[in-house]
Amino acid sequence: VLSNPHQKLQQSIGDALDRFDPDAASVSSSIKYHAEMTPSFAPEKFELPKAFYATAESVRDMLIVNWNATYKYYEKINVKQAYYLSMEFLQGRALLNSIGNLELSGAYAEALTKLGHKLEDVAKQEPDAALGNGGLGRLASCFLDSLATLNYPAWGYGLRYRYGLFKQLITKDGQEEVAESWLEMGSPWEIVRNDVSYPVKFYGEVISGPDGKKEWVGGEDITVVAYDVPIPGYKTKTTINLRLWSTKVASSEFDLKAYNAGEHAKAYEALKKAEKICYVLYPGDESHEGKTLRLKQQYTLCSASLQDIIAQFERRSGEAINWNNFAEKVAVQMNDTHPTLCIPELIRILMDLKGLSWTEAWNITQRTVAYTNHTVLPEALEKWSLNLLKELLPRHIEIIELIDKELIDTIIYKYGTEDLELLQEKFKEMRILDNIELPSSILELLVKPEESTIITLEADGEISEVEPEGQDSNISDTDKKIKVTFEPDLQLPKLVRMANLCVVSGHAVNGVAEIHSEIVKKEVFNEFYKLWPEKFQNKTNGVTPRRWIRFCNPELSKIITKWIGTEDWVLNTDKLAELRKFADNDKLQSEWKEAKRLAKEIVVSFIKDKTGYVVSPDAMFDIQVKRIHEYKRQLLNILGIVYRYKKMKEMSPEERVLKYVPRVCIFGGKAFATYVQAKRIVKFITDVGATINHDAEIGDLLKVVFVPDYNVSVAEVLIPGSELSQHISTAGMEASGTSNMKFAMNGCLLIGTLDGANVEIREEVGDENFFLFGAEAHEIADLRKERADGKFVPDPRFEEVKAFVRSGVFGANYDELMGSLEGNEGYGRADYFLVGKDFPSYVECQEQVDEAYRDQKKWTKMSILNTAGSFKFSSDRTIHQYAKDIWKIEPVALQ
Ligand code: GL9
Repeated sequence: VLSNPHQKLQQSIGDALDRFDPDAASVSSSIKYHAEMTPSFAPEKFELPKAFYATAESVRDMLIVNWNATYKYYEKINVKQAYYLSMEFLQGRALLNSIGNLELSGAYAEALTKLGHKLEDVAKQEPDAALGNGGLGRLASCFLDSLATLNYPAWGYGLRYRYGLFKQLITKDGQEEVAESWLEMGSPWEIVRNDVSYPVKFYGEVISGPDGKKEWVGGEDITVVAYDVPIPGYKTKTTINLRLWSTKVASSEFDLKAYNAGEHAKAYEALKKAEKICYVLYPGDESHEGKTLRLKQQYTLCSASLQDIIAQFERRSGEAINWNNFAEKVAVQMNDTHPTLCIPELIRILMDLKGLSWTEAWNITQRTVAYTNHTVLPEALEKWSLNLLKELLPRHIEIIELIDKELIDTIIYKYGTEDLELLQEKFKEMRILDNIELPSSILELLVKPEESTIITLEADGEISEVEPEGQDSNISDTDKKIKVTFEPDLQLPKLVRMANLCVVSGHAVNGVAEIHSEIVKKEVFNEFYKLWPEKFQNKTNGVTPRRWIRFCNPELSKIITKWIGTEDWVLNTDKLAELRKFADNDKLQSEWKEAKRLAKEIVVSFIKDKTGYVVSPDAMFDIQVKRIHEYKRQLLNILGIVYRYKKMKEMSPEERVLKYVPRVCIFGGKAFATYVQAKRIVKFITDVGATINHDAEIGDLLKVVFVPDYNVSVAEVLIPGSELSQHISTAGMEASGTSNMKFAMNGCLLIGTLDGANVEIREEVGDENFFLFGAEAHEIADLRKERADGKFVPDPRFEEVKAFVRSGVFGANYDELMGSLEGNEGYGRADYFLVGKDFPSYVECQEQVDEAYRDQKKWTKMSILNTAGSFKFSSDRTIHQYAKDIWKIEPVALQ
């Protein structure tokens, strides 16, 4: 019985979708159809590249049907929708994920076999879509998978970079970067929407109309076009959208006159300028040059997405547009500060184009946007130059000034005007505009009639007072009237602090793991927390169990399903906890070990293929894969290995095998192209590998491999085959980490510090199933001080390992690297990341790892308990929490 129009609609959509439940035969004919109709390949052959494109296109047909149905339904019922704005999406490959989610893997494997190919070979043809740098971008992609799977109305918005993250080559000189052109052959997943296109303006000026209305005119105009990537959910028809913007100019901008006059470069100028915006993914992590381009990218994402969101809101509202209802229909999440400009952009559109007042626009914006902080590294908290912003976005800077003024009013309301010193402190810490004049209305407010001094608030937080000296002093009447002034520091730049803008404007601010969210409240944004404690939340990260176990580790998945008795754990990971009761079971243990063994063998051939090194699957596979960064301390890992190697060399062969279990130490990760120290670390690791791996005396007891070009699909190979993984950042520095979750899910034991999500993983899997070492977050400040004061007494083992490296066993003496750990002249902050401090506890912890590994029954139990305890770290859990606590959206099932 259909009781309302929504249900009727659902039914008809459902009927349409039911026609798409293809068997191998219809899959095969669809692939053949596309093979013939795909214009990018010659007709006579059906080789792997063509097989991939034809296969992907046949999958895409189904995705489009589901996408359309989902879209139509959301339009119809005018549902509240979340929009996830991110400069990065690290999607990786889509083929196996899509057919897995559509439950068509079997049909596709069979169809392709009949057509002469193996599904897995076809899948390997797909280039990774690497539109992100690391954890932050991959998180965004996991979130999309969960949103679709859980039937939440939500879209992702990003940029369609022509070149994603660079391809990393490892040569004898270390890392080399090569452009990664993932679009070279075209992407079969994207659908260009030539009719979804908006203008985006840069530069120009703001003019005020007679009614006080502002208009932003002149400048440079480009056009953005939408490319939609359908995101299928697992076992649901819901298919949401990742809308990526590409930039271009109107064809009228092509300067035909110049071209005909032979000035070809000039003719293309406007075109190139626009296209350039989407050329490359910003390398992230570190500060850089090319600031204007980066800012243009950020604004392009924000402006295009906001225009689109507003158009959608207007369309769905029909005749009766009620702007006060906007936040009831739209939730915008800013993935870090990169999309901060959507705040002034939303206000600009509401005020200048829709005619709302400042108060209305500010109110709506605050109720609409929320901000996730992903890092506490000060160098990653974005600050833009006021002058650059003023030049590029003159209207937005006016709006930012208004928001800064709102904040100042709030501060004054809270703390009063009595204690100027206190106010100064608050302004210095909290203002959005750093080192920039206070509005004169505020200065006037601070004047006390009884005082006759001129008080100057200096940008550095100091306050100075000058007594006016009678009638003939140079102090003018105006100065006497305005007795409080503000003095910017002319030596320092004027900056806009984007994180402060986010915290002030957003209705929610969240960190990405419990410990991180505490640091956000107690340290990074403490002053804001005191003002608005209710805004601050924690949303511990998660990873999608579809990609990160079900599809990348089919062998282990089968065993889990068998022992739990259902495959429901893929949707409801809480069920994984049921494995706990079988952790000691011999039968499960032997199946578990067998699955691990098979995954390790795949890693063995992968390593052989990528590096030429032959490693033994009997050894323990010990892995550290993540961006190369000093705070992640790959240097601690490799120095631990060097120490182990030195000890081995000092022992007799008998002693050696008694003390150590055979290990393959695997590294992977990219260093930002201009991050010199990170690149030195890469080179050092590969040099150590070259020496140890060729040492016949050591043989299979120790191998060190650097896997080149770490990315999502490499992770999908390595993680299932891992036995120990390293998450060893200096405590307090890794906001969360997400690979730690993936490893634990795949039955890998973790060695780590009490940092980021490690803390919560350890709680869930049990202390005895986690190898913990190192200083804790609350100790770090004192330890750094001790280091800086020259009071740190290094452990002799640390001195020994550095001396060994310096002796030249690995080719060079690595003076810069070793020096950075000692704080010698010229090496900056002395061992800022506390490698020396944690080295002894790390080495001892690794000895416990060896001991545990010798007892394979115990180890396998620990492995099972890691998978069992990983249930909390599904991005489904995270997304439910965002939906409920921040976005206030509800799932909408099509059927
Ligand atoms: C990061 C944090 O450093 C990680 O600890 C966290 O897990 C992820 C996702 O929340 O975000 N923040 C950040 O800037 N990056 C992260 O990985 N860096 C990159 O993505 C390169």
